[in-house]
Amino acid sequence: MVQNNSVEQWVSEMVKLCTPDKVVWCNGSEEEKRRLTKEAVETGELIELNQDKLPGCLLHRTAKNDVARTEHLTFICTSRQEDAGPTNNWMSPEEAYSKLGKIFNGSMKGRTMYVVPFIMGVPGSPFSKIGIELTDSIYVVLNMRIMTRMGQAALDELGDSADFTKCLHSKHELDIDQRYICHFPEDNTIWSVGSGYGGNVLLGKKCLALRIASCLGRKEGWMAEHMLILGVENPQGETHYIAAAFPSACGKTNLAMLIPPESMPGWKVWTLGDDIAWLRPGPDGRLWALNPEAGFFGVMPGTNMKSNPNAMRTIQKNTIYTNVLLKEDGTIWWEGHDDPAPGRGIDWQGQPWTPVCGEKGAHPNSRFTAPVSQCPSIASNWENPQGVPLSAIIFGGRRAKLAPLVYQSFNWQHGTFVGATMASETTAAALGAQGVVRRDPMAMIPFCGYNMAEYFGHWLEMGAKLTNPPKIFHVNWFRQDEDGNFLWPGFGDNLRVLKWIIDRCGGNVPAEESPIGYLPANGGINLEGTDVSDEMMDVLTYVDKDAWYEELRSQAEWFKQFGYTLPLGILKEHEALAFRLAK
Ligand code: GTP
Ligand code: SPV
Ligand code: MN
Repeated sequence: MVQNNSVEQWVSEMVKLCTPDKVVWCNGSEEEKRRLTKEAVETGELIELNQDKLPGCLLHRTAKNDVARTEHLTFICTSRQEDAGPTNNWMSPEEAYSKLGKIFNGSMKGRTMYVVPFIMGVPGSPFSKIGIELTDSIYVVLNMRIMTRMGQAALDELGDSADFTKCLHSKHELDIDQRYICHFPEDNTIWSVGSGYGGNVLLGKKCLALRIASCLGRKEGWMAEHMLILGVENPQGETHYIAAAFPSACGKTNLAMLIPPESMPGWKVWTLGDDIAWLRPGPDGRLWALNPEAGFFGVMPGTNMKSNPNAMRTIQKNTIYTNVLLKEDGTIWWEGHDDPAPGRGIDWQGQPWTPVCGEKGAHPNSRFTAPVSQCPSIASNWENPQGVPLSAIIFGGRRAKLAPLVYQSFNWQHGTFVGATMASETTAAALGAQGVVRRDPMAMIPFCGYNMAEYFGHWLEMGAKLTNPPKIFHVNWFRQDEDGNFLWPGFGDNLRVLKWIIDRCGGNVPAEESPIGYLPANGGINLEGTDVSDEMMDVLTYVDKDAWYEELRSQAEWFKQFGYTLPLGILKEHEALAFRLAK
C-alpha cells in the first residue's frame, strides 16, 4: 500500500468527484496486464489479434469523432491570459475547474477508476518527473504501461513527496461537445475529459512531457521539445547525436529508425527516441538530450518494410494497434502496407470493408503503441540518465515549395529564428483541415505550455549558457514538382543529408553561403546509388528570392501577434534576413 498522504488525499478527492464503483491501484505487473487485457477483450474495448502471428497484440477502435488530437479543445489555464500567450487557447483556472468539474461529476459511476503512477524519464535520474493518471479507460492503462515506466516503480521513486503531476482523465460520453483537455501549470495538474484518443488521454505524453514540462523547463533551466533523438555512427565507429523537431506526422519516427542505403556501407543509425526530447546543458557546455518516454505511439499508414523496416520489426509483438483494418485471419492491414489490400476485412469504424468500397481501411491517423526496447536499432545508451550530447539540432517541415532540402543556420540565434519561423502543411494527426501551411515554431505550436514569445526568449537564453552548442539546421523532405511528386527519395536516403550535417559540424565540407543560411556546395551531398540528378539537386537546393521576400512578409505578419514581447534576438534576425535578401 502507498504511504503518501498527498497522493492519497488527492485520489480520494477525485474519487468523491467522479464517484467510480471501484478504485484499482495499478502496480504494472504482468498479472495485472493479463487481467486488464482479458477484461477489455470481454467487453469489446480491445480485440485480441492472431496470437500465433502477432503475439501479445491487440486492436482498439476509437469513437468516429475521436481519432486525433483536438487542438481547438486544448487549453492552457493560467491566472493571467498573457502567460498562455496568443498562440494557445486560454481559460481561467476557475472557469476550467468549474466547467470540467461539472462534466467529471459522477462521470465514473458504474465504472472503475484506475490509479496509474508513472515516470517520465529514466528511473533514478534526477531529471525524471512523476505523474499519476486517474482514468476510467483500460485502453489508457495498457497504453501508459508501454509508453511510460508505470506502476509500483513510480510510487517507489516518488516516496512521500508531493511533487507529482496530478492527471485526471475520464472518457465520460466520448462526446466532442463535452471534450476538454486542460492544463494547469500553476497547479501541476492536467484534466482531460470526453476523449479516448492518444495525445488527448495518454497524459504523460504531450500534456505532461511537453506542455507541463515546457513550463517546468523554463523555470528550472532546461527545455522540453517535440524532437526525435538519434545517433549516426560513421564507418570509423564515431557516433554523433542529433535531435530533430518536425511537426506531427512529418517524419520523426521514420528518421529515428532510418536504415542506411546500400551505397553507404559501414554507416549505422541508432534510435534513442521518436517524439519527445528533454534537453539540458551539461557541465561540458554541450546540450544533452534524453527521451522521457518508454514506448512509440507511431503513425501506421505508409509504414512498411521498405519505408521503415525497424518499425515493422518493432510492432510484431506486444503492440496495441489503434484504428487499423482487421483481416479475416485476425491480422491487420493499413494503407501503405507491404501486402496488397485484402479482399475484405473490417475497417477502422468496425464496418465490413472491400478494396472498392471507397473508404479507407485504416484511419489516416491510425497508430501503433510499442515498447522502445523492441526496436532493433535501439541505442545501447538510450536509458543513460544524463542523456547524450548533441552535435546538431534539425528543424523541418512539410513544404511542397520554398524550403530547400537542407540548410545550416549561421549561429544559435539565427537557428532559433529558423525554428521560430518554421511552417508546415497540417496533417491527420490533429482534427481539422489538412495540407494547409501554418506556422509551427519548433513543431511546438500545439504543445508549448506558455507564451510562445517567452519560449523563443528561453531558447535564446539557453543558447547563451552553452559554450559548445549544437549547430542548427533546417530540412525539407517533402518538396514537390509541378505534378505533386516528391523530388527527394526520402527515408533511408535522408542519411545523405545527415552525413552532410555531421560533416558541417566537424568543419569537414565547404558550403555555399546564401541569404537564408549555408547550402550544400556542388557535389556536397553524396548522390551515388540514387536516381537524383545534379539538375534535380539544383532544384532541391534552390533559394527563390521572390518567394523568400513573400515569406519575409508573412513572417512579419505572424510575429505581429506578439507585439513588443517578441525577443529582440528574433527581430534582429528577421531584419538581417531582409538585409541579406536585398543585397
Ligand atoms: P507524430 O507521431 O505524429 O509526431 O509523427 P512523426 O513526425 O513521427 O511522423 P512519421 O515518421 O510517423 O511520418 C509520418 C508520415 O510521413 C508517414 O506516412 C511517412 O511514411 C511519411 N514520411 C516520413 N519520412 C518521409 C520522407 O523522408 N519522405 C516522404 N515523402 N515521406 C515521409
Ligand atoms: C502527435 O500528434 O504529434 C503525436 C501523436 O505524436 S499524439 O500522441 O496523439 O499527440
Ligand atoms: Mn508527435
